[in-house]
Amino acid sequence: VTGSELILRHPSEWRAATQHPFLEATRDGSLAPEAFNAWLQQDYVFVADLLRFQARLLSIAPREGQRALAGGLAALEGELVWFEDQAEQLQLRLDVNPHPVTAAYRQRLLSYADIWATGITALWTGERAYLESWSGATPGAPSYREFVEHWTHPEFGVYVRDLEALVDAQGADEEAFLAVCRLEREFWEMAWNSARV
Ligand code: MP5
Repeated sequence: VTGSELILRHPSEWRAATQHPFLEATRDGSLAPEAFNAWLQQDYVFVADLLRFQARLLSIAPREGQRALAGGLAALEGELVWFEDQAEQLQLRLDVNPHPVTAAYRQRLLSYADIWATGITALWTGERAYLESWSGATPGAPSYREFVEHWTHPEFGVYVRDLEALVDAQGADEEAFLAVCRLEREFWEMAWNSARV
């Protein structure tokens, strides 16, 4: 099964992963700063985890997967620097504990790191979800616009398509797709709800 077939087969799970009041509020500017800050702090932890996961996945990638994964790995390190700059501007600490949702996502990714079909499906699902999620928030309220642009940039779209080609060549893992859809949904919920505690 291909990646796009999985999206068509599970429309409600995919919608739950990629549409959320958090994103609506990022678009119209009504988002509580506390929610945005919580998202940023936890996403930094997530990206740091993703880098380690992707390094492991690269180590078992078939030859044709090495370019996309190695390029993506370097981009992830650059993304951590970008998060660090953003956090400094907002005077936010980044040495936070992982929220249980972030920790669950980490555990899930690490459990997928030794099987190519599973790992590449999980990686692609999360990246494609971010592309679609943030595309729904364009152009974004001024204070959040840079974030919207970060995950809607044409270059990022090319990367996601490259990952999808690898998924399609291998055959997607449906269970990994559904697990990541659920975690993406929970990640938005976590950030959204943190403004209310
Ligand atoms: C991504 C992310 C996309 N930053 N956070 C979550 C919860 N899911 C997916 O990864 P990247 O490396 O930032 O494009």
